[in-house]
Amino acid sequence: MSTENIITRAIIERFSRKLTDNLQLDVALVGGGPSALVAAAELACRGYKVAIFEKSLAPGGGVWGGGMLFNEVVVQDNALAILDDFKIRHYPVPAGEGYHTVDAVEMAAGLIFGALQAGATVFNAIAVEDIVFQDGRVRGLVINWQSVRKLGMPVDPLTVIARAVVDATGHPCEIIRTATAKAQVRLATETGAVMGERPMWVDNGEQDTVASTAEYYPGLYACGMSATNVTGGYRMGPIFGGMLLSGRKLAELIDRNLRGS
Ligand code: 48F
Repeated sequence: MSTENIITRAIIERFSRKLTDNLQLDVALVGGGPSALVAAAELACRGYKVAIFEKSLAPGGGVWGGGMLFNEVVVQDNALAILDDFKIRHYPVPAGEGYHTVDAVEMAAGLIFGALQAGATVFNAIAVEDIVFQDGRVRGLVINWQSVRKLGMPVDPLTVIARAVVDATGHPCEIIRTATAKAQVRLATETGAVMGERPMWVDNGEQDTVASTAEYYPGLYACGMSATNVTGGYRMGPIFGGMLLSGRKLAELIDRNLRGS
């Protein structure tokens, strides 16, 4: 066989195996931002079969660009243990107050590497365009290449089944919105619907993100900025402690629920 064929066959066979191995998951996360990457690593460490579907070429979501493309982010004292678990370095802000800076590229790369090393699988360039909804429960994802969607090609998607589906799509909370629009589900929020994000208020936003990390409909969870959006929390900008803690809370919640089911 030619070298060209060996390389091509290796990639096709390995990727096909990776995809077929992940058609039936414990946890399917939509979006590979910081909250999802922390949750994926924790859940994989606890022995669950976990995959992230990320529409961009690079997972990491809003981490890479720091604040206004200055590629540094801020993390509070109470989330440093998570950075330490991922071996991501942090530096105290000279003025104190319990804030630390982290190189945004190191944080994105470190979280991605940590999730993979823990045993989670990441599918990049794949978008989630719909949910599998059966018998009053969210049961999986409908996936397609992001490039197919961008070009508007009339190509049917494929599906993945999961015991828990997580909307980690950030500000748009796309999957929860799909569930309310297409399956007309009533969410576990004050209004039963997506309440929408409020303007910037850093301290409250950070608390809202963690407090809002929850199961909003049987089988359907939200974490990170998506959760903040669902409950009408405040935005917080380039401070990431809440995202990391949201990922950890989500992992604990799903672990508890799946063990009980
Ligand atoms: O927004 P994002 O980074 O998620 P997060 O964990 O973190 C939010 C922060 O980055 C930042 C912030 C912090 O203070 O406010 O915004 O909530 O990442 C969301 C990821 O989801 C992907 C998107 O490309 C991004 O990488 N995504 C969105 N919709 C889809 C998707 C979709 N339909 N299918 C697959 N991936």
